[in-house]
Amino acid sequence: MKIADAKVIVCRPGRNFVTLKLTTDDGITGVGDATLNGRELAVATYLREHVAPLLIGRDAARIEDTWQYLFQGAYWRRGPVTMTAIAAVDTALWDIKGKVAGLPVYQLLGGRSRDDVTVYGHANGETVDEVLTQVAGYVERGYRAVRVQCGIPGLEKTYGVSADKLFYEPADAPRPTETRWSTRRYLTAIPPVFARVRDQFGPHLALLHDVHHRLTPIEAGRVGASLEPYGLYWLEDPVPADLQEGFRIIRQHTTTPIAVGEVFNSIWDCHQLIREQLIDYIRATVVHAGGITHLRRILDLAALHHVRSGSHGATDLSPVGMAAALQLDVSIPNFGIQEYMPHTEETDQVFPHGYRFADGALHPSDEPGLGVDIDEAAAARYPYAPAYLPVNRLEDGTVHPW
Ligand code: EZ4
Ligand code: CO
Repeated sequence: MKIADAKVIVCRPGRNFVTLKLTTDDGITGVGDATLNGRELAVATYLREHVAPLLIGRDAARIEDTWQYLFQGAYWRRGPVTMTAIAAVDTALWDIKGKVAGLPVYQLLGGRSRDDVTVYGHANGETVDEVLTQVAGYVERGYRAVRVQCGIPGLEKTYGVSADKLFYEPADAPRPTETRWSTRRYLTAIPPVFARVRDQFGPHLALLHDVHHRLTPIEAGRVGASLEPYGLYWLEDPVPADLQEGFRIIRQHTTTPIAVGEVFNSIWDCHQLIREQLIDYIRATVVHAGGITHLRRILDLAALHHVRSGSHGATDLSPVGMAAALQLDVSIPNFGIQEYMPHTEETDQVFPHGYRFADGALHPSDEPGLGVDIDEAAAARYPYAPAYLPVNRLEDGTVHPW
């Protein structure tokens, strides 16, 4: 069974997505998500020009060998563009293997370790009152875990706070939007938000919060300590993780659990964080961290060090990426939680999928393979348009230095 065709499909059903579709010589297809928010065409070109020609004629059954061939063979290792491209190939090959076996991919990964995949929703508002209303909405819809983001008085726009309450779309403009940040204002504003949320919703609702890489380790230690009374499920991306040993400082100052890794693209981005037990949840994804094959490797290392999964799952991960994530989520021993933000109706039409949300959890499809596809005719109706993530500046205008 050889790979006969490798097609890269770029579309924008509400937002941009890049999808790889592989077809074997006996007509079996597999799909992989290759979306890298704000840098989509770099991955599309990498796949079209440098990967697709190498795939034609290769044995579609050799997933590990193809992964090593693309990773080691390029000579230029790692990096978000390369690893997203490899991820798409890997994911599509797992889809094909599942279809050949007549089994959902999670069966090939060892079968279910749990019945469903607990997810968290996104409550956000400019004011605390607005946040409380949003949290109540998630609780009513059955969510057991909610991420809470609130506007900071004195700052015009806060990351993760949007007018659209169903989801937020940070890649919002053809040139990056510029925002301003004040750590001082943030440190003062955030503990009272969680005090009020806990007060209203009691001790059992899991609460999460994303700092979006805005702090230094010592500031993160202080935020973590100030939020300890509210028992957060996790504090996400308190600082950028390029300096992995910096997380030691956070650990010295707080018992608030730490999640990091939505921008990681390989095990080399997080091996120290994991081995030294400096984090509690790893947010790496199938789509950006080298596919099912490589993320499983990261998650196995994590399992040895008491680190659980908490994969990124914002709207820039397509339903193909989500379907792949759920295969690992449901099968690994050290699952923590999965981020989930519903896609637009147009996106769901372009990517018909079998997974569904109910009772605060996603339920993976039982169809063979990943249980997701791309409707190419529908995709063609939504052409690509550039959209960039915002650039963040300090109050004096300096681009935020970390
Ligand atoms: O910035 O998905 O936790 N989620 C996030 C997201 C990410 C975007 C990047 O593409 O931080 O908003
Ligand atoms: Co985040």
